[in-house]
Amino acid sequence: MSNYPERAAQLMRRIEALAAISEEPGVVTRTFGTPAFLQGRALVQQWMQQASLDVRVDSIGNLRARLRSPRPGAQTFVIGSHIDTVVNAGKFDGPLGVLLGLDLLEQLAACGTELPFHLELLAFSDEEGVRFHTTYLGSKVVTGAFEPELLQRTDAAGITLAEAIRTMGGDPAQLAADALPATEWLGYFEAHIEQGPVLWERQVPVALVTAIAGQRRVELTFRGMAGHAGTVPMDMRQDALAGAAEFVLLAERFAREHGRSLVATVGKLHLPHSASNVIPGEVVGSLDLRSPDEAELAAAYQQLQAQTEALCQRRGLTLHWQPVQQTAPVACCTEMNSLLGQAIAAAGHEVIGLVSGAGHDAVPISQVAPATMLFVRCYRGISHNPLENVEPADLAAALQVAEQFLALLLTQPQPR
Ligand code: HGY
Ligand code: MN
Ligand code: MN
Repeated sequence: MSNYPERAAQLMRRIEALAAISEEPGVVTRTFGTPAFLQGRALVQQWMQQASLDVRVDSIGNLRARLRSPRPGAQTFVIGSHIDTVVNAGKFDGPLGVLLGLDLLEQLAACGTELPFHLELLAFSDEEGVRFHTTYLGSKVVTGAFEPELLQRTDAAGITLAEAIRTMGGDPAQLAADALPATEWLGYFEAHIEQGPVLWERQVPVALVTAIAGQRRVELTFRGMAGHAGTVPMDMRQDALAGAAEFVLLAERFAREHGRSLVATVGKLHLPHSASNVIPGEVVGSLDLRSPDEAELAAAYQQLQAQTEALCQRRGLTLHWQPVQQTAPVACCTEMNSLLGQAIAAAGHEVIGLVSGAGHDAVPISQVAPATMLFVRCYRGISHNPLENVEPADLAAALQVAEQFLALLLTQPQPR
């Protein structure tokens, strides 16, 4: 019986040590390619090397650590999550899955287990998509789904993704070569905080994930007419911010009226030129629309776009509606979920299956490999917030279930 509480304590120490590395003192922010991101990655790389894993950084900045199988023609089973964060993030979203995976490989390396398949631990470099407003850059490269046109995407400072890759020491021309060929994938496992309230409410430490919601992300630009706050009569204004504000409430009301499967969020509103005595002439905003049901998501997207265009016309505004991200809902692998369910039950926990409203690197990976995810309870389901927290006992439960899952996987007959 392995000492899970002790291993959970080390896992927590590592999560805390990584969280202390940030672009901003006092908060947790490590976005793609920044010095803080590179410093945090270097710390994880050091732990991987201390565990005698075969470690490399690929062209998009993913950290990749391997335990090789001696078996000729062995496939690769990938365990991973992301090490980039949102802004003012919690400590666990991403790093928990990477560092829990590191613990599993450390145990296998230490006892010299002969593997029937290669094990690759992946710390993805950009799942959140904060800097270039598109997600899964790291996992898209590993799955061969990276779209070259993304290289021209620019960040807020006008730096292209290609330039950012080069600055990190990567080579955009190498991205395709860094894909793990689809034939080599045996499967994928990701442990991740639930980022929702169900496990907290149900008082259960872990759950398996049945599906991951689809996403549509849009950048909207509302343009009106800047003007003098004191002289333009109210009925003669083309106020871009008032229009954007009406859009925010429209999106909220629209999603509320569609029950609990559809969610809509306006997370960003930016006034390029703002002053208290100027009628806003331009506002740039974001829309994040999600549903586990593709038909509902597509219909909501079209209806919201039409209603937003109508409100802009009524207000004398122009609207630029720029889609920036679209991912369909994905189902996790039922066979691997069955193994994971056995591991959860063997650890003495109720087996719960949840749909993830949050996106994960398992989304692109599910296009090339059977993917399974283990959700871990987090404090009141809070995430993307410094209040994000996981109890050590739940880390221990997750380690035990994940190790049991891997043990079951190791006993499965290997494809010839
Ligand atoms: O936005 C998400 O769903 C995830 O945090 N990338
Ligand atoms: Mn996140
Ligand atoms: Mn995440």
